[in-house]
Amino acid sequence: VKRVPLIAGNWKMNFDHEQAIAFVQKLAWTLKDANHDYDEKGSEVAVFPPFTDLRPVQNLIWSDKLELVYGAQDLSEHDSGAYTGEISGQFLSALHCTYVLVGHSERRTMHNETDEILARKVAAALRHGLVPVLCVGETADDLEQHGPSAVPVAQLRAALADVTGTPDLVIAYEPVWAIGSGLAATPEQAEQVASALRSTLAELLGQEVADATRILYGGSVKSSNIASLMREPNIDGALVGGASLDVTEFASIARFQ
Ligand code: G2H
Repeated sequence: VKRVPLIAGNWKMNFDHEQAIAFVQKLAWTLKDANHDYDEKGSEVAVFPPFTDLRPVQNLIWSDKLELVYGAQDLSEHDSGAYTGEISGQFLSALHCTYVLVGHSERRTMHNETDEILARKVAAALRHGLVPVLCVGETADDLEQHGPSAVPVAQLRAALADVTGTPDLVIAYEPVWAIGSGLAATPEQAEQVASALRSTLAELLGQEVADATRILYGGSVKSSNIASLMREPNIDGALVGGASLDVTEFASIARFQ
């Protein structure tokens, strides 16, 4: 089964709108200049800026016809109403976001996002035509107590509890112990969990959805470890945090080198 690889840069809370524009411009140049077969590889490169950067990033990508897509880092489970400070999937859809991150471990821990809330956020994303990039992953304690796949698989089941049909989804496996630590999972570790996640998708939504869904690895991805991760059959790309803030480094990751 052929899946288009996705290399996604999660900027987290970095770059104001001016820095965002400068970065995206430079990223597009770097990808074009340094790699003539960039297009032929057919991988998709996405940026996930803070909400306040989405409009200028959209304008730049559209006006300069850049081969980049973009998404938001979170969305509300609600569509509109008295929810001060929240951002609706409806607004993200109006900005033509392709993707939205759901359940990044920083939101699960710092913003107390439970599996139940995340199931409603996945539903909200799909309701507004956004592709949810559902993040799952275990802590070091979980790993010790339950082994490698149990917690990510349980998080996947919970988040997809109400999903039916053939949704367009992306799953990001991000072991919490690897995030921002400089210590990525080995390709074998990442593959083991990605393969368990794909089997779970097949069980929940059928083989066709399981085959079509891209499973990314995230957690200290760098240009030095991307190539070996991408060789694994069930890893279809990466969700990159720290290394996505450096143009040269992120462009190298996007080319798997
Ligand atoms: C995990 C990842 C991106 P980093 O949070 O989502 O961050 O690459 O810095 O570990």
